[in-house]
Amino acid sequence: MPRNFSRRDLITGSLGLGAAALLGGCAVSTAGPPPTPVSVPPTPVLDTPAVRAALRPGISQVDLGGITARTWCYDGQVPGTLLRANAGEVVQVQVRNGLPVETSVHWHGIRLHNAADGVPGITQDPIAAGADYTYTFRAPDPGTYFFHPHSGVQIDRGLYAPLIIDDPAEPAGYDHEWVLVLDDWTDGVGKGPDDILAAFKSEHGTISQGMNHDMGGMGGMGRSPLGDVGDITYPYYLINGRIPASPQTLTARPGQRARIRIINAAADTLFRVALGGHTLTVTHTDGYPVQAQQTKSLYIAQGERVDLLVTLADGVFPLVASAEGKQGQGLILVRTGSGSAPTATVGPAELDTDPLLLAALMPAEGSRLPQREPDQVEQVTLNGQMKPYAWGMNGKTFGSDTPIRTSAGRRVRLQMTNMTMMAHPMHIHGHTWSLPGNGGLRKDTVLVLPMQTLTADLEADNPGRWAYHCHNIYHAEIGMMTTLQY
Ligand SMILES: [Cu+2]
Repeated sequence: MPRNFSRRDLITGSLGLGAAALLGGCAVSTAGPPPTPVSVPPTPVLDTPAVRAALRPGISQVDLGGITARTWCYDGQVPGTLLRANAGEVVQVQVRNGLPVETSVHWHGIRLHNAADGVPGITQDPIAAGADYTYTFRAPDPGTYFFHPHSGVQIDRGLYAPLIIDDPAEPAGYDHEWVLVLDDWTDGVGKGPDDILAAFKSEHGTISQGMNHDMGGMGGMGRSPLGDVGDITYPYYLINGRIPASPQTLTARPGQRARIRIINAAADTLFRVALGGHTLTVTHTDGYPVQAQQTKSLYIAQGERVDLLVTLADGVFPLVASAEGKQGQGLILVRTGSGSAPTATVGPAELDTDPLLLAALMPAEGSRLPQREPDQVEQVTLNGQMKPYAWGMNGKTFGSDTPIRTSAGRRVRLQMTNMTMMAHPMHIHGHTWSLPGNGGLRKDTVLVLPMQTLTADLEADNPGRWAYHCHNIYHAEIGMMTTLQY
């Protein structure tokens, strides 16, 4: 495997010769002379925008439910205003950056053209403090999405909002639609996200190359059957910007059906979700329809989305998002009748059932990629450990990584092997994977469990430079990111 030793390699010693080499190294694309760099393709000709919106990132004092926090958010609220369009429509969002620092907006999960993907250093220059920037893109696929900055650890403040793409042909089949955004919260009430990141960076960790069984650094955290799932203890966990002591209440009538769209916008927290007294029917994940699956509870990792259908019983019910492996939970109430509200620490029995992993779902008919053998297979290792804090892919941190190269029209198979004792929600931009292990389930964010090898295919039908990274924002910022380029 040809290598270019950068100055950074020599300093950190992260030569990437361990895990990746043992597994056969990076596949075909690294052979031969280095390919010419891929540039961001020009913006395609787009229809007149059907949806126009303004977005104002700025500093605000927000009420989290009796607790106020001075934070960074969109248009003075957490979450930001829901943005909605029909599938195929062109969306135009004018951003005026009111933050004291540069920012960007990434439209998470949308199969948009590369120049609108919102990743500074890869698809655009950052939006300077005080500057304006306009994103214009077509949103081709219906589903539940969200948007957030791709700048530093800004997502760990209040900078996120839901993005719903409707299919006008889809029969409604429900009486209520509720959008729930989950978050882990410290900004303005605890340590700031930049300080948390700085503390991690001060450990000057290098990536351990082999299997890493280090369980250090998890002091005070509970255990999860999934292994380590989070690094940081947060003061609060929120649903729709509210702490559990002052939850939002959703109202309906008994027997009505609710479509519940859940987005995990947290930086470092995987949630276990259940609705007391109810069975959930999972209908979609990451925007795409699945074979309806009933469950009492489910896991949702950072960057994942899930749509549920629930037929509501009579009474007052807690919908709980428990911070997996941590202490605390987010709460929202569903009220269809009389009764006193449950307390902030309510623990419905459904939480203790075996939660569904979204990557274990099966795709609905019609949602699969056409079946095809891969043209290219890439081995991707996930590396790192808690102590000292260091995370990477293929033995490298972002900046000294080797981008994955392909060419338009190819079917690319990524074989992700998690060499760490932590679960990582891996996210691909501009594409939605097909998971052959699950009949071709479509996902753009998939939780790769400790020591698991997970195979994810994609069709290279959207050229450009696409970020591919862990959606634990601290892992990504420390270096657990690379790109797919063609
Ligand atoms: Cu990670």
